[in-house]
Amino acid sequence: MKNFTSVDDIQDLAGLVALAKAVKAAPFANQELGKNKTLGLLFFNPSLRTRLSTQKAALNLGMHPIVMNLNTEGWTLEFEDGVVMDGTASEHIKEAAQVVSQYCDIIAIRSFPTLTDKEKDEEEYVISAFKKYASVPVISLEGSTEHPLQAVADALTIEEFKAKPRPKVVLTWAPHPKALPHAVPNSFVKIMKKADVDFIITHPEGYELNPEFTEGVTITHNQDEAFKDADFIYAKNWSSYIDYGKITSKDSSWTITPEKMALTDNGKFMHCLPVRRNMIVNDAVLDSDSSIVIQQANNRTWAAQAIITKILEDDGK
Ligand code: AN0
Ligand code: CP
Repeated sequence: MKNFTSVDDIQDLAGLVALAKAVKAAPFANQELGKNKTLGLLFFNPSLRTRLSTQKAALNLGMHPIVMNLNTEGWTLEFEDGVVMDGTASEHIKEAAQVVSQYCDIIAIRSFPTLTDKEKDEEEYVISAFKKYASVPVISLEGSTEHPLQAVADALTIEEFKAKPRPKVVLTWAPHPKALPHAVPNSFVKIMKKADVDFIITHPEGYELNPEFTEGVTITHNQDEAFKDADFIYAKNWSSYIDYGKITSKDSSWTITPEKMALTDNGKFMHCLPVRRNMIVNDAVLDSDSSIVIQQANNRTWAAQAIITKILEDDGK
């Protein structure tokens, strides 16, 4: 594996999930692999899970992680080519990416979308620029259109908790007060398409995701119908894609309640976290045994460790 910036970079999902299970069972078995190597984590946005679990994964592999909050502590970067830099940006990504490549063996980046400039977001202009100018492998810690490390943790969690060979998995929209990105649902859709599951998406009208991601997936606007006999409920808010970055509904009838969970087949509740209680999901669900969000967050370490292992083993090939 050269870079990991999309679920599309996964050649063999079953093999990757098996590797994640193996590193979970023996976290320190491969400490020579990362010896004397450095993982650089660059954050343009906040994080709890991604920041800590990816560092932990690196440490488990004997690697040294170094972390920087680029948006608050670094120079403002310019991403356009050929511009006169007479504005706020002090440094061009061309130099920045080459310089960081000399300090790090892998560069990992978190960069959320603008949610105002669809074209720029879809180009993944930050992560793409790092890929273009860096001389080492690049990992996405959530870009503007995908969150692939989250998706690997999600696939591992479903694999661990499934009670039947082909479980029914539902991705449901839920309300939120702020406009959120599409990266988590997009990557979840992509990985569920590769997994051995019955997959269905439910959301209010107007919340269609980019059809390039959802092509071939059953979509319904009837949440209750979708929940029937489900084994996993994966809740997530996202802003409108059609009315790009806008909140067109905060309909509280889409909040996940115990009554809705009762429609499922003893279904498990999943969310990538951070989650807003009693907006996305009621306390009674999140605090119940059906919630596996904490175990899901634990799997972020093993997903990251599996990906870093693949990159180091292939030496970025
Ligand atoms: C982000 C999002 O929805 O993409 C990060 C989730 C991992 N969530 C928030 O900003 C609340
Ligand atoms: N799920 C996730 O990526 O969480 P953080 O934003 O806290 O990293």
